[in-house]
Amino acid sequence: MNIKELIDSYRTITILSHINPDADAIGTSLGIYAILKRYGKLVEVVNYSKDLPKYLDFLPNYTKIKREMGYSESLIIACDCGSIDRLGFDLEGRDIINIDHHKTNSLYGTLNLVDDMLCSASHKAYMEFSQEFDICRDSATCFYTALLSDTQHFTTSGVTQDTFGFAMELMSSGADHREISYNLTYRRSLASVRIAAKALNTLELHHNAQISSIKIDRDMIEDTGAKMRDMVGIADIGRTISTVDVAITLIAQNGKTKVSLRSKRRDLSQIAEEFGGGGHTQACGFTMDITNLEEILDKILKKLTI
Ligand SMILES: [Mn+2]
Repeated sequence: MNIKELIDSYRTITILSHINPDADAIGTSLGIYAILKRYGKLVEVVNYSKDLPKYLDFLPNYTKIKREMGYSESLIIACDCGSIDRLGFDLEGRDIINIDHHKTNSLYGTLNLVDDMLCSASHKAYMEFSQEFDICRDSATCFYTALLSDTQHFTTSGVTQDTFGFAMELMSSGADHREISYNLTYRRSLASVRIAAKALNTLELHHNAQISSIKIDRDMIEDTGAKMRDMVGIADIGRTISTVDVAITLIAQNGKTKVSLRSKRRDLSQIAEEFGGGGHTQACGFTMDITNLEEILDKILKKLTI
């Protein structure tokens, strides 16, 4: 069955995306939501996380995102999510359309539409949906936001001519580049800047300054009131240093530690998988059950410098 037949065979549809969603997860979800609403489907958009990134509130239908699933027998459309457990719900026995671009995607869907050469999940969603459905202005706005965010404003190494071609098609469909850029650039939370300042104070360089590390502990999070959504961009900072190829960021989180890895050239996705996580070649991560940040950093540095 192709995507349209699968959608037509269901009365209700639930769109999901990964926990701690970024702009690609939310933008791809809401972009598909707008398409299916217009097509006349009964559709809901759900994310398991308590705190959504507030700067995305300019996206059409942002306020429709719920924390609970209302439909119990709907078709699931999973967006930007490499593994089924990162969706947060029990989806045993459900049909799933898996739309993603993570290299480590475990192909958990009934229909797996996964292309790790694409810069955003929204690009894959657009390629699949635009063949069968109308792309309206609302949808183009959401897909463009997702693209601009995941390419870090067209600066990541995966950007190609096709990426710009996709951006152009979205602008033709009504996406307002200036408005979206403004929202992604000038609407940061104060907590996100305060936590970044504290995080940068912990910056260390290792292995001839080719590796950087940042450690965010519980006190820093409490002092600034930062939520996970406020710390998304911090992982990218170390990599901007000229000598650094790999940037490690550790964030204390409810008795566990969230680890983000970034690189300029190296494929780190294998290392993330060895630690039980996943992601892209140059942006990936995992969670560890220990809270001693020094100990974790040591373990990762050992893996990286073998
Ligand atoms: Mn993505």
